[in-house]
Amino acid sequence: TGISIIGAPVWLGQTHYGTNLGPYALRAAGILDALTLLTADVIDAGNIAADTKKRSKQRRSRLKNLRAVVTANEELAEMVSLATGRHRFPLVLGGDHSIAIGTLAGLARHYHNLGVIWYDAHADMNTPETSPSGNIHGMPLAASMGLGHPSLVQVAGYMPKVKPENIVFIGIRDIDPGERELIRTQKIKQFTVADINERGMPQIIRETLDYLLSRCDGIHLSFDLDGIDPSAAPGVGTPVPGGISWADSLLAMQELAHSGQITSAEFVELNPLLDKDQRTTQATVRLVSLLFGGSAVTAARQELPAA
Ligand code: DIR
Ligand code: MN
Ligand code: MN
Ligand code: MN
Repeated sequence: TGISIIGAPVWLGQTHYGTNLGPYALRAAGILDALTLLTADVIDAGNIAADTKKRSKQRRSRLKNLRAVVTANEELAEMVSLATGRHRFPLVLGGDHSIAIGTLAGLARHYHNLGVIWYDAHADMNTPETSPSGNIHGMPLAASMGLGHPSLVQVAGYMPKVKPENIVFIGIRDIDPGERELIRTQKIKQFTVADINERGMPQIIRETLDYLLSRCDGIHLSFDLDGIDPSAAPGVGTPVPGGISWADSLLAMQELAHSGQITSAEFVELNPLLDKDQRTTQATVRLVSLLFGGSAVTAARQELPAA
């Protein structure tokens, strides 16, 4: 089955202009060619049409830019659903992590027990009540579980999209009190960086898949670049030290590719304006290549600095 690339140039789920440039940076860095070398059937479906350039003023809401984020996600849900319905692999390029609301909404139309691997420094499980920032990129998982602002929860016209027992966190280390409570009460599975260091990334991925495959009919990878240690992926708006190493991140993609179980993916929070020497853009292209079976050697070649 082929890959459909969908760009979601959204930045209004957080406060740093630039994540909207992610899809453009990744295309300019050759993500299409890299994937076409690995699997012939790659389509660039383009970007969501929603115009999210203007901040929306909504005084009555604590949530920043609620209307613009909802509009973008409604659009994204349709594009993701269309690709999934055609039995293609939706590969969504963000955009900040608020776009996971639309991705998961589009996917959940087709999967009844969607598994979600949330590779991130953050849990993104805040609600308007627990959010310290009002930034919607800290809320997509809660919204997808049916918790939070009705406009977010109801994207694509239904809820919930994801069940707590079908979620696995990898690398979370900056967790707000309300999120911690939700993770505890919903008994959500999580692997910390300490777990990864102790047992090795291949084993963590195998445990993740074992856990999800017992009941899930599809597995989505939601990859927030800030899950990786900022030394390897500096081009993000909310870096958190003590992250997953670059080597472990490569291993994770290889292990997921080897399993053949991932049915959709999104790569989010890349901010080319905060990047150093395009390091994070290049890293994302490499990770995506590995996820689709590229070899570490082929991926490494893409990292050679320009002459
Ligand atoms: C924080 C930061 N938990 C918030 N979240 C981030 O604003 O809700 N998510 N950076 O990626
Ligand atoms: Mn995130
Ligand atoms: Mn069905
Ligand atoms: Mn994050």
